[in-house]
Amino acid sequence: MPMTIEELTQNHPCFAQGAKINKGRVHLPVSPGCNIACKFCDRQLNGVDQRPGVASTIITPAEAVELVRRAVRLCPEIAVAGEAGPGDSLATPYALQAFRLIQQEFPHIIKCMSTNGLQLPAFAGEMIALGIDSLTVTVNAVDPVILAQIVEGVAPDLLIHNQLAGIAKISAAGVAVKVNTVLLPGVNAQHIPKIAQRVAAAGAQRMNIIPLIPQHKLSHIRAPGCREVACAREAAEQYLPVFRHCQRCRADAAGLLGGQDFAQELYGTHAAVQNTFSHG
Ligand code: CLF
Ligand code: SF4
Repeated sequence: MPMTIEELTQNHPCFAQGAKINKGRVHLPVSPGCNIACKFCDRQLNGVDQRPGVASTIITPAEAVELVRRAVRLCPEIAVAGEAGPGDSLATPYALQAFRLIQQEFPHIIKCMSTNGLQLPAFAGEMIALGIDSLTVTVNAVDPVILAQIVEGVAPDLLIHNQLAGIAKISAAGVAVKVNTVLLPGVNAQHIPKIAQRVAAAGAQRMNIIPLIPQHKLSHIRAPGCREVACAREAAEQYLPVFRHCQRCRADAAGLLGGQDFAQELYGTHAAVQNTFSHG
């Protein structure tokens, strides 16, 4: 049985209502490729940038299991194994393979996947069968005209259809779904309530609004200010609870949100940070 939302609220730092610094997550950068080409996405392999879409290296599913072994030894508070890039978790088979291995050895660790949702209807059954506990789907618009300004590698109406159908399928099986939305001023800022309404109706239980870090083909769009982010969160909150302590993690982040970080020990990444863009 997947964890209930109440259990996740206690044990999963990204589903908690307030900041949860006593539970940690280890990200497993097993997914090298993507299938939708978001215009703000600049995937990189390096040890410096502190943002989603970046990892110091890609690891194999077998290496991911070894990584979890080392992570729980270093940081016993690790409660979640997350798959969040640097590409999309369902564009290549490695994320599902890694979770199958982790489920065998660490059945009590929460298996959390992030995806853009394009392949969600196709893989939802497999994900439910292997025992996934929580899912994040990044939904940046539910209007194809708006989404066309954000992605260029997929038909917007197909992506929206698959995201909503996938969220409905996974939610119906009792798996908690969180939606991440990158807030782009002048593009989807006024559209946030509509996104919240549609994803909540599909079954999503949490929303996370992430300020854009302008880069790549959308480097001309400014980052939203604190007030804009707060307004967007309040608007979304009419429809579902909103998570407010996102750290815009790297794809190989490890440790406690806002607390001790073990990425350097596990992956050899540098402590120096360079804030650039957000994937979620
Ligand atoms: Fe990782 Fe994402 Fe799972 Fe959390 S992160 S896969 S849901 S375990 Fe969390 Fe990091 Fe924000 Fe992601 S703070 S970027 S929302
Ligand atoms: Fe793919 Fe995520 Fe980058 Fe979009 S932001 S192109 S879904 S890796």
